[in-house]
Amino acid sequence: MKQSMLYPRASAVRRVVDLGGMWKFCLDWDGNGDALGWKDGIPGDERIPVPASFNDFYTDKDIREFAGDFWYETEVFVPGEWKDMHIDLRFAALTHRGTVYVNGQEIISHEGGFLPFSARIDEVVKWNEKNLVVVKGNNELSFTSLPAGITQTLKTGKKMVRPFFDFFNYAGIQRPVKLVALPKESIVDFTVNHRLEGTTAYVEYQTVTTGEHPVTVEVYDEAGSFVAKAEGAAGTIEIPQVHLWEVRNAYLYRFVLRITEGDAVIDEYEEEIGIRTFEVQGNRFLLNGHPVYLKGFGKHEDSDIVGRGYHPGVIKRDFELMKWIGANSFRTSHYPYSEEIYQMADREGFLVIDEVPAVGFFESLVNFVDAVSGKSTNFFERDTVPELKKNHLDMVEDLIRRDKNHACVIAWSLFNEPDTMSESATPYFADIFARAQELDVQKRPRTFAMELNSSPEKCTCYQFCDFLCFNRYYGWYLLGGYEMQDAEEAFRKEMDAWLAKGVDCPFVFTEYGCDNLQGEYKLPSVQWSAEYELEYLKIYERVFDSYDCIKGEQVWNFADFQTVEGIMRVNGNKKGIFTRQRQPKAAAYYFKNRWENLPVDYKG
Ligand code: EVA
Repeated sequence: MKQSMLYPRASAVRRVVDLGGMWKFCLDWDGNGDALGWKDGIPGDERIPVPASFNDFYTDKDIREFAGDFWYETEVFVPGEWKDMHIDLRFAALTHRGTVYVNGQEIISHEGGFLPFSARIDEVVKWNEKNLVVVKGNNELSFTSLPAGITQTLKTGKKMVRPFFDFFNYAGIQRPVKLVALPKESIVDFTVNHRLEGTTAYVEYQTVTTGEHPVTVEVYDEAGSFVAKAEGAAGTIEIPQVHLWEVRNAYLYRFVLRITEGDAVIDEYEEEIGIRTFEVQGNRFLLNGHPVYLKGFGKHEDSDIVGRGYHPGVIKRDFELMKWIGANSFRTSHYPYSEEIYQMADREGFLVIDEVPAVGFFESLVNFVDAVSGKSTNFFERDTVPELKKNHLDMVEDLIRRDKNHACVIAWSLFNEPDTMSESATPYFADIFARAQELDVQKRPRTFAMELNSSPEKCTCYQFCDFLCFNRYYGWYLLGGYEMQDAEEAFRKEMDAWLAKGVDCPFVFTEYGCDNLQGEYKLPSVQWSAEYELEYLKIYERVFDSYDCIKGEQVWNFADFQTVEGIMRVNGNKKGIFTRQRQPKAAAYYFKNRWENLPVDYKG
């Protein structure tokens, strides 16, 4: 049976202990931690916080740029009262891969740095005592990792990563680790799908448990009042006079699942779920049958000091800023985010395009420049593709199993800017898209974010999409500076070419934008100034407003973020509408004015 992806929550039966805090930490400079037996205890007494990226704590550049194995250690006390339960160590993420050892025994290895996994430790646990937990992580990039890149060794013997993507390769135990005690017979999976008839909702549900005892599901409203009940591992719950989950006007029911034997509760688990439908109809998005227009951002999990680490304060601030500016959506570019972000999006009524970490599938160290060059790298012709695809399929599966019940998740983005110019991409795409369709009972629309090389003339894969997502930089990477006066015409020409192909689906701009250094003003404008950015955004506004099929604008990026160093980046990517410290730049006021005045059903 597949590992449970349910969020760890305590209940009448389940127990959860957060293991966040200072853990021992060391870098394996020579790659011989295994040989030296570090699984039984790591050397030194260095400590760093968990969760966080390790990269930005230190003043030593070799540590920030470290590529290889890194080790963590802590002690976990497991209460004797839990002897009859299953005990899991649940990692919400370990970037990009790693192995967990408990009391010197290897428990589990996991590939992929943005989705959860659990190490079941029943067999090795010492009850009512401290248990030694050692984690070996690794942050190297390759042609089979998601995200993709390469790892090279410098003449000095030091290793470094060369990402095929434009964000810093932060690593470590970046999300919470929890000790979870579960009953031996437990609920491992729960799935809902919603159907609306007038004012009544029919919630079709399925549960997977590890035993044979009966399952019940109870539903409560936000006031805590009982609404409905169903019995059986699968069934339909009728909710008359349903209070629907709407964009920026959320409503969450509490679903309480129990496995029972007579009056005894064997397992209990609950989830807050918004009831809504979402579909593509022609070139429109329909939420609960009504047209909706997406306004918002491509984002990153990225902030000072903790890097890509889970930071509830930053999450809260980001949602407050998104509300202030009048946004209603975002894309989890370029990887699945922390689960708590989707929980907040559910609560705040944001629409989320949920992305797998399939980024860098275009062999380039400056992909943002090469993306507009017409260049093909025949990425899907390499002999590493079968292993890459296996990892990709695993991550699609884990993503959908983790996020499928979130009302906020309206679509799956299955790649960011892959190389689609060669026919060799199509069988790969066919399998990834088919798998997502098969796994998601809600059949959410699927897409991928296309770079300019994926043009109407050359793209071999757009036909797999239920709606098209464009990352476009007319006026920045091409036709920038004084040439920007030609950008609008080129942009419209491309839109017309897509429509001429007979494509009838919504178009969303998942990226557009230009770098702006905070505080840089210049008349007449120059690239990087606030004035230039405004002229650029006006072009996009005119184009967006004149094509009926364009049903969403998600500017790149919500905030300035860290990248590798280089001549194309000024200590990071500065396309943020907010600074990395989450204060508004000049363009923020432009968007606030536009988005607050666009109706939710704009062009509906
Ligand atoms: C950029 N362009 O150049 C962005 C990247 C992003 O940060 C892209 O999808 O096409 C990428 O990751 O600013």
